[in-house]
Amino acid sequence: MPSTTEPTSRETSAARAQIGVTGLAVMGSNIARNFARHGYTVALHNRSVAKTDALLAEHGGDGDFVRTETIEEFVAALERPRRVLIMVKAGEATDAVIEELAAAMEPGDIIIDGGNALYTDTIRREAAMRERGLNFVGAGISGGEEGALNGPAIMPGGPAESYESLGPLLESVAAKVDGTPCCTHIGPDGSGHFVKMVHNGIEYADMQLIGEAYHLFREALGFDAKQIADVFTQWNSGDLESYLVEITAEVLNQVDATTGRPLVDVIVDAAEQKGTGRWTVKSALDLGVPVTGIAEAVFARALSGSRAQRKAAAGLAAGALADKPTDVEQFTEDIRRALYASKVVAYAQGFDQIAAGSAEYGWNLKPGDLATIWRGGCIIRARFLNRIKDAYDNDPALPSLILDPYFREAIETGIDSWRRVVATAILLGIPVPAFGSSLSYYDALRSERLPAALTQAQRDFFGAHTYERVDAEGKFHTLWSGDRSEIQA
Ligand code: NBP
Repeated sequence: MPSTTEPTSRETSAARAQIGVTGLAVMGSNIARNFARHGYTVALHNRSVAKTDALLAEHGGDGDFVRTETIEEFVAALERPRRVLIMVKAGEATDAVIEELAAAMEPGDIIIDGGNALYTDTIRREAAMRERGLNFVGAGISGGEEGALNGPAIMPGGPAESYESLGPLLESVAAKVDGTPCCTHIGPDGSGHFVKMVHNGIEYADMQLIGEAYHLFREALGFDAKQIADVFTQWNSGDLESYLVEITAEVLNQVDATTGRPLVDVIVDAAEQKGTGRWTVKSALDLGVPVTGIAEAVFARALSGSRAQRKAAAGLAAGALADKPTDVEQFTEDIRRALYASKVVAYAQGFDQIAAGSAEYGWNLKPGDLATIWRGGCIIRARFLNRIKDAYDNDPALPSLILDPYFREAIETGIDSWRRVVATAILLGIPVPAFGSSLSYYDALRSERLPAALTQAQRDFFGAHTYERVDAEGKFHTLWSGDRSEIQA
């Protein structure tokens, strides 16, 4: 690649790399190789030099790399404005690396944090770097190690000016769908990491819903892993086509070499989590957005991990109010429709959270842009995202995704199936927290009256918290401990 700027006083003839990557574990190495494969000269740095040398020894042939050992050498190897991508463990390690880099960099240079940072940390770091004249870009990167190498979805936040210099590099290594890069400038400061966090929350919900569908096939229909794999393979050629459905079929087809049993049957059923789902729910609680599908997914992982409690509770009565479904074809189609409808709800809730975050922080986020860049590269990539993009193209102010005519019809067509699946699961004692809570959310949203009127009256009774009336403006209070007349508050 040609040099993008004229040399400056502090630049040496060695300053020839267009991008530097520090943190060369699996994600950093792969994204560094991705840049090199796209013709960029990439300066390499890692705290322990061994990882840098391992990368060069194994993949040095991928392109033009500059080996460096110290941060000073690393910074000196870069063209201006210098662009450094940090791919280290999120948290304190990121702060330590930022501090070291900032001391060696010059005003106008760009620090990109590609780790899974908490967005509030990114807001703090961006402000601190801005004060020092540096551009700080918090970039969410999704797609795991495979995506990092072959094209991830990238969600860069930070100053718009820095995207002018950085955008073309990021867009060239990002995944492409119909020629459109899965990367766009998201908005100021922490917005990139915020939307990546919600992306991960949606990923949790999506995985939980797929897990519940799988469980229903096992428990209600008595399917084995291979039979369920075949159903997911078939679903992957329709509306549910997605990376997660595709890999579910592959996982279910995997046979354990030791026992000859399906691998999934020998894996301990306790799901772990690294924290982004939990962050999404905490943020949603603060913003007051009901992300019930994501929350149920986070709690379901926690419950699965409560191994001592589960062991103690195993064998508790289940009750037996229903027979297993006999029409296998019908119930399979019911599960497909329930999965699709619940998935629409999970995405609708995630996009609501994005809208609320955008309003809270003044980010002016565009949901249609996010649907566009999530179509490829990332873990939640799906045919479905095209529909979401169309929905926001048709109406950028859509009050809820489920009100888009396409999704509304999909839900209304599948509503009886959805209810049959949830009712059958409940009667058979099969846990379906995400299917069930998504259906309750839908029912609550479409209800003209909710029991919240009673809640308001109770709050007014014990705490004089006041209420509004359906037939008059203003706030009111009933003198509950007096003569029970009503006064205007
Ligand atoms: P890790 O998250 O395992 O981090 C390992 C890297 O951090 C190594 O390069 C290590 O250097 C460096 N590091 C640590 Br630990 N402490 C450091 C410190 N105090 N100063 C400097 N460097 C330090 O690597 P990863 O799995 O490649 O992930 C990198 C980032 O990307 C993380 O923030 C992660 O959350 C995010 N992410 C990961 C995925 C994924 O699928 N794995 C997907 C999307 C985003 P050393 O070699 O000297 O120990």
